Amino acid sequence: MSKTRSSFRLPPVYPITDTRISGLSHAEQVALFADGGATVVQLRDKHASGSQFYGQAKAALAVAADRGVRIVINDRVDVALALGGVDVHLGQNDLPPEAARRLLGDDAVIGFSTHNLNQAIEAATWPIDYVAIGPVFPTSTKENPDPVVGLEGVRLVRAATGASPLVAIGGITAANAEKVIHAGADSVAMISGLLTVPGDISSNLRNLLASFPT
Ligand code: 3NM
Repeated sequence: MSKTRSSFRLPPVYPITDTRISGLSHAEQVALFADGGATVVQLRDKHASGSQFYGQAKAALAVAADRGVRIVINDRVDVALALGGVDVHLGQNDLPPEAARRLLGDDAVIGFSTHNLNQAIEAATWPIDYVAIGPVFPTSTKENPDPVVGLEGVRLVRAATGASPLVAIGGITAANAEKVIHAGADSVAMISGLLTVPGDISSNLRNLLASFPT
């Protein structure tokens, strides 16, 4: 695990965009999450072409820069490099973190998805800034998700990776987020739990953040 970037602190709630679920552009979602108190937002788009994602991410980055929000690009190191000044979140089938680190340099935050204890233990030794473990609960947001790890999986990863920054993801909602944090996650990453709940997205995030005083 890298030294945590000096200006990066994992927020207790880590919002991730989804244009299909929300019906909103990445920039619109970043604005709503920023209104709700987000300090970090991950842009995730499994369907856009490189040029579409780049264009949308650029617009989202402009909104984020105005609001002091840090942008993390899911999967696409090329898009992150082209944008400049953003971070990346990589999956098991993306560019390996050490290669991404060589390309992005020491200042970029790099997060990495893992789906079982062994993957998480190995990842904690890599030049990354946080490990994500999931899915914690069943999710219909991700195509072909790995088997759920449950709260016990979060506890085991926490115990095995010491104080490494840990994000939990998958099926997390306002109703179960506290249990996930108590199981040892530093942060809960959420898509549908923020984007599909009734009411407005900003207030949902603000209320959830308020339940995790820092
Ligand atoms: N990654 P929701 S689960 C993007 O297991 C993603 O690594 C997962 O969406 C993993 O909050 C997942 O709507 C989907 O369940 C998260």
